[in-house]
Amino acid sequence: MGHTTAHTQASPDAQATEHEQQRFDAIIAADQRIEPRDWMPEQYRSSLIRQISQHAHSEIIGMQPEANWISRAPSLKRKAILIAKVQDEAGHGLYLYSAAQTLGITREEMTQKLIDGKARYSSIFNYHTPTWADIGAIGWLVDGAAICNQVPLCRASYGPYGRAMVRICKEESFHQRQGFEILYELAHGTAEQKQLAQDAVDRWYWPSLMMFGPSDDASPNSARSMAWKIKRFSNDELRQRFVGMCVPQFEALGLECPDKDLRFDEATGTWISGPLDWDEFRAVLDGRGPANTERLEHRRTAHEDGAWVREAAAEYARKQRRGERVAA
Ligand code: BYC
Repeated sequence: MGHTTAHTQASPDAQATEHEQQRFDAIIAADQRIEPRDWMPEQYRSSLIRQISQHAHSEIIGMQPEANWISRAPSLKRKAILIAKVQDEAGHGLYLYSAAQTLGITREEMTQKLIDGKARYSSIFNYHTPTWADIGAIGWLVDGAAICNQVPLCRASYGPYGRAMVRICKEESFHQRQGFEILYELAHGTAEQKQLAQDAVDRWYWPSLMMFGPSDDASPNSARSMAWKIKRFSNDELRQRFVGMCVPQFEALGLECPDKDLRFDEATGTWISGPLDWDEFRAVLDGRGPANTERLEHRRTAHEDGAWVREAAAEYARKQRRGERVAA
């Protein structure tokens, strides 16, 4: 009998894990937060590392299209604002890398994956910024889409991610306003300036809708991430919400929405988009977007050029530690 019991009862380790799993499930069900020292399922941990590191990479790569205009911004004021915005993006990358580090991955591992071309970052940053109006379009549409996607992430079940998002979203609101204001000025300037604004919006509108990810039926990670309360809404729900937000803003700007099939659905009270070009989305994700190669090249070069700074910082930290030991 005793022999049989030994075989049917769960081992102490398995029992402990089951207990931890129940505790984890209860925290998620109660809408409370998982913190770094809490037990968590391995897939929850790896999915968070995946999403947060991709998000961090997007912020860092996302500095490039706008940095392209810092030296050519049309006035001192515009230059100062743009520098502040690009610096904010670097800060967002740092908060997010730090949040990912609490899950047991190092910053070096994440960076190596990025520069080896093995990590994803947002598709949106693989497009060019040929005119000043593109900076307005990025602020208005790209940061606008980011806010729409990221406000619900402030309630993500993983504490360090949610808290980083609160700070990031505050800064994104300023970014979105500055973009809107650039476009507003252009759209209310000369006919040539208005055309510049319209062309930029035509370039960025569809890619900004693709930031929300594939449609729900082609989104392998959504269901699990929503069950874990990392994501609160589906990709299509957020995309549709964003389209609805853009409609009155297009009117205020006096610009045309490039979606000629956009229609208002009386039954649901929502705006419904025309079809997105998912072939273009897949091509960008596969590394064949207009600027994929140059974005990674630039990141790689910046990483190599910055090696001496990392070495100097590490040496300084080593000296500080030695100094502390001597003092003690
Ligand atoms: N681009 O199952 P799905 C910013 C990938 S930066 C590239 O729906 P999930 C700013 C996806 O990762 C803002 N890849 O995934 C910065 C997955 O690949 P893996 C960036 C995409 O995670 C500077 C696969 O496709 N925002 O605002 O449930 C200047 C299947 O997708 C994209 C964030 O990162 C894409 N657009 O949902 C200015 C937000 N879409 O990992 C502005 C945080 C999907 O299976 N992230 N993929 O190989 C998220 O909210 C979610 O990760 C996503 C995707 C909605 C993006």
